[in-house]
Amino acid sequence: MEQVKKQRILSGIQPSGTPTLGNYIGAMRNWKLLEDEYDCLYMIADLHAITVRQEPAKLRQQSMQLLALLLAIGLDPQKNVLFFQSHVPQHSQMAWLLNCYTYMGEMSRMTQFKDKSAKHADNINCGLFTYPILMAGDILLYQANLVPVGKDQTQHLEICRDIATRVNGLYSNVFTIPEGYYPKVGARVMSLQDPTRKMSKSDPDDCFISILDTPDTIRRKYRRAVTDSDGEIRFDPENKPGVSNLLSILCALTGQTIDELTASFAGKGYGELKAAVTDATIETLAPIQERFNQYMGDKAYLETVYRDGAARASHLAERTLQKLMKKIGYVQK
Ligand code: ATP
Ligand code: LTN
Repeated sequence: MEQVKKQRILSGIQPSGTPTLGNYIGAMRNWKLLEDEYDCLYMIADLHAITVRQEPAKLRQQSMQLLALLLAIGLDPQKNVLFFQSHVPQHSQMAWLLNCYTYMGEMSRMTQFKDKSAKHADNINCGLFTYPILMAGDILLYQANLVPVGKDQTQHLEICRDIATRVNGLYSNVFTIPEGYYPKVGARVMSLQDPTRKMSKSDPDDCFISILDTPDTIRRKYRRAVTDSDGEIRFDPENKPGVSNLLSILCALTGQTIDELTASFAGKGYGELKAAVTDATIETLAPIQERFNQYMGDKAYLETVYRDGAARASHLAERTLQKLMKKIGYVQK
C-alpha cells in the first residue's frame, strides 16, 4: 500500500524559566496528542531566550530541564525530533536571510515586542525586535504545515505567513505556508495575580503555577489568586477575569465543559472552586514531576536525545536553506 506522507509539525518553547501551567495547557500537552498522526519537531528555543538577559548557569540548567520535561510529558524521542535551536546553525543563518525580506513597519506592530520592551526597558535590544523573524525561520526551515502554539502567538504566525508568501512571490515555491493549531480550551491561560494578562514564566513567581511546583506551593498560589467581590461562579472573562480563568483551567484539566462546571458549582463559593482547581492541578502534575526527576537523573540519556535530535533537524533544515540560497543567487558550495 502506498504510504501517505505525514504532514509536518514544528513548535518551540523558550528555556526562559520553568514552564507554567499555561505553557502546558496551551501548547506542550497537545504536542503529545499529535505524535502519531504527524511528523513532529519540537525545539527548545534557546536562541530566542537571550532576547531577555539570562544568567548563563541558569540558562543551561533550564534548557536541560526543559528537555527532560518534554520527555516527562510523554514525547517519544523516536517519533518526535527533540532538539536545541542553538545546535542547528541553520536557524541563525535563515534568520539573517529573512531579515532582509521583512520590513521595520511590520515588526513594530508586534504586541509581544511592545509588551517585552515595556517590561525590559533597560534592554530593548535588536533581537527582541527581530524575534518574530527568527521564529519564522524556525518554522519555514522545516516546511512545517502546522504550528501548535497558544493564542498569544497568533500574530507571530501571521507574520511568518506574510514573510513566506513574500519570498515565494519573489522566487516561487520556496516555503510551505504554515497554519496555526490552537487548543479549544486553555489557549490563553491568564496570570493568577493579574488575570487580564497572560500567564508567563518570566513574570513574578506568584503569577503562575510552574509545572514543577510542589503541592503546597500550588495550594498557596491558588489560594492567593485574584478573583472579585461578587461571589458568584460564572464564566465572564470580561467582567470576572479571575474566576473565568480558574474555570477555564479546570475545564482544560478535567475535560468538563464550562456549562457542566458552572452547574456543579451553583451556590458554592470561590474557596470550593479554588480547591477543585488545586486538586486537578496537583493530580495532573504529579506523574509528570515523577518522570521528570527520573530523566534529570540520567544526563547521558538526555545527551543522546539532543544530539540525535540536532542531527536529524539539521539535515532537514539544510535542504531548505540551500534551496533558498540558490534562489537568491548565492554561488553554490
Ligand atoms: P516568556 O514569559 O519567557 O515569554 P512564555 O511563558 O510566554 O515565555 P514561551 O516559551 O514563549 O512561553 O511559549 C511556549 C508555548 O506556550 C507557546 O506555544 C505559547 O503560545 C504557549 N503559551 C505561553 N503562555 C501561555 C498561556 N498563558 N496560555 C496558553 N499558552 C501559552
Ligand atoms: N516564540 C515562541 C517560541 C517559539 C516558537 C518557534 C513556537 C520559538 N520558535 C517556532 C512555534 C514555532 C513562543 O511561544 N513564545
